[in-house]
Amino acid sequence: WWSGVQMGPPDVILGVTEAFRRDTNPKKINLGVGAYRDDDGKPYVLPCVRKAEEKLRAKNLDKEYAPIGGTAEFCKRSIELALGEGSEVVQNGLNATIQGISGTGSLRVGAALLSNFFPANKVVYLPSPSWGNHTPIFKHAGLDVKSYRYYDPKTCGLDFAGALEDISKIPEKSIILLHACAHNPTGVDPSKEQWAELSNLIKKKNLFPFFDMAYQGFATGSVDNDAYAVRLFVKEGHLISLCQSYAKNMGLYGERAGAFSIISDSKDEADRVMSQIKILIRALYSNPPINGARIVTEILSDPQLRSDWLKEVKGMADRIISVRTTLRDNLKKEGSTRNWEHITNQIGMFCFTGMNPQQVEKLTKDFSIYLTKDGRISMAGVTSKNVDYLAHAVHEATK
Ligand code: PLP
Ligand code: TYF
Repeated sequence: WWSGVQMGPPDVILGVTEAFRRDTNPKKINLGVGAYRDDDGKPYVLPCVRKAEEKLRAKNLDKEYAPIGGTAEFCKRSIELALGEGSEVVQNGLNATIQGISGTGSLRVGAALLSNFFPANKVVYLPSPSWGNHTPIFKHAGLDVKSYRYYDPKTCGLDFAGALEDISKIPEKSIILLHACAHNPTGVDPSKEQWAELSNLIKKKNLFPFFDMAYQGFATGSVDNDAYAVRLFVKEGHLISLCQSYAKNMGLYGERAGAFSIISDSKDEADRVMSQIKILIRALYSNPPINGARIVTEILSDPQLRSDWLKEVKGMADRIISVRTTLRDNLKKEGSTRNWEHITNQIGMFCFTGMNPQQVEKLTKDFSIYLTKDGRISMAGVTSKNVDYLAHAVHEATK
């Protein structure tokens, strides 16, 4: 049956890890995939997650199916985390929120909703560049994908004028994808003033804002700060949709806990949309996994665990911020005369270094440092122990 099937390419990000595993150099560093590591380069399970697991174990819960859209408490806690405690949207029942299978599954449910029910242009405009999985997710659901300018290679920063120009040319009633914070892969976010301008333009053009928030808390260390753009758009009256992931901010990668929401201007409409989302989920995977969602609910609903979590997520963000400074300082010490300011200007899990594919290749071949061809490094893989070696290698590859 399958003789006509051709070999497909490996995932460009996860493929980097495969190559890293094959390397026997003891100095090797994996800066490919965006997964947090502690200062010893080890995966990190948050202490609040361990405590939540102990509490759950003591409850001896059953393994029955979750509701199609996940539990009501998980959904309420999630949308409140995004919009803020006491959000009027939530109080008035204007959101339709479901538990998705982490961020990716939430995006895919959102894409299915758009593909089946979005009443106008079924075209999603992504920032250029965007997370590599966005295009396949939307295409898989049957949507068209186009882009708007976002990153400026000359400054390693935001091409704000280019973004405004491109967005002003998007046909009315199209879908625009926005990274809520800690843009992947560039680490470049708009300022608060720029978000306000984007909100005005997107409203004027009657575009549908589709937010992907995979890093709430991870960018600045504050979950409220990182939700700034989402809350601004809601305050300005946009009826947004939102994907959330707990992979990064709670370190629950393999647990697959996340959420998808739409916000409506009437409870009746939100309820009708919810009923259709559930029908789509039935056909996609029936109902979501329970374990990660239980851990999230436990952490968000227990005041002590929640306060522990906020400190722990800030701890991760602060370690990344501090290692950015060290990397930049060390490049200077190595004698690099290039401008590396963007290492500390960019935020979140990633740094878009500006290295070209030849430089990346040199880094991998000569120094066993693994990263994607676009020059993105996962700052989470940089530690106080490997940062000297990394700075030396980057200088050697770019001088
Ligand atoms: N969206 C963005 C921008 C991401 O970087 C990621 C990856 O972490 C995701 C969504 C979804 O990841 P996950 O499915 O692991 O929650
Ligand atoms: O960009 C990253 O590294 C993370 C993790 O297919 C990831 O978002 C990467 C690739 C992928 C799934 C998750």
